[in-house]
Amino acid sequence: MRIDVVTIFPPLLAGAFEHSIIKRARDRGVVDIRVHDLRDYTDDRHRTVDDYPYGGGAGMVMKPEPWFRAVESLRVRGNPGRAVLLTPQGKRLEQRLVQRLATEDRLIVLCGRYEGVDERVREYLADEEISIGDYVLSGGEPAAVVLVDAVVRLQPRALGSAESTVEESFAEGLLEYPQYTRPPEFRGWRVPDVLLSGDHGAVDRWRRGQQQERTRERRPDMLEDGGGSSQQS
Ligand code: 97T
Repeated sequence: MRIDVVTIFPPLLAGAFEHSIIKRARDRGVVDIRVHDLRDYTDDRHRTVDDYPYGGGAGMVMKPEPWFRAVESLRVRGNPGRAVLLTPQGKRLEQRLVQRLATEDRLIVLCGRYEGVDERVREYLADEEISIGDYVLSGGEPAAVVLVDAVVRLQPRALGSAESTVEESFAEGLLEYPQYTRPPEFRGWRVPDVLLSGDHGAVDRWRRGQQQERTRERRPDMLEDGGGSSQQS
């Protein structure tokens, strides 16, 4: 899979993709991630990416031309990829949407900034608008890191064998069970006896029970009967 990210802060993103699972996936050739500076697609001496809003008001608006130039030069015929604009007004990112994006051969991720992007970018350039949640960011860059991480770890061969099972439970629609490692007692807090029992059947049943209880307590919206399913898309 190829992922192009367009931003006015390339260093903010470059570092985020050089560690851990994303780094390994890149090293293995599972994903080709490239970060582009929007200013490289301007044509004036000052590399201008924003301008005053028509109609007045506070703040600046990102100009359309650099975005169109960037995406049109990154798109290749036959494999245009999906251009995704990160914005608070987009469709909320959840695992089902991540799964769908992960099947794309090519993604072009556009990081707008907080003040806003000319409407023609969302209307005529972006194929899709995505938000990572209901909070305000200074720009799309942190959202791009979230999106890319979630998509890359679903690529075949991105994860090691130990990590691949960890993914399953959220996709199954339940929260994870509690995890413990040594020591068996720390500051008087003991690891549940069942985990030390060596009875694998009992351990499985306990974990299932914990997953259900936790999900019911903390995320009833994830359960069928909890109302307001967040797994729809
Ligand atoms: O708050 C934002 C500002 C710019 C671009 C994206 C966002 C955002 O995306 N998901 C949540 C907020």
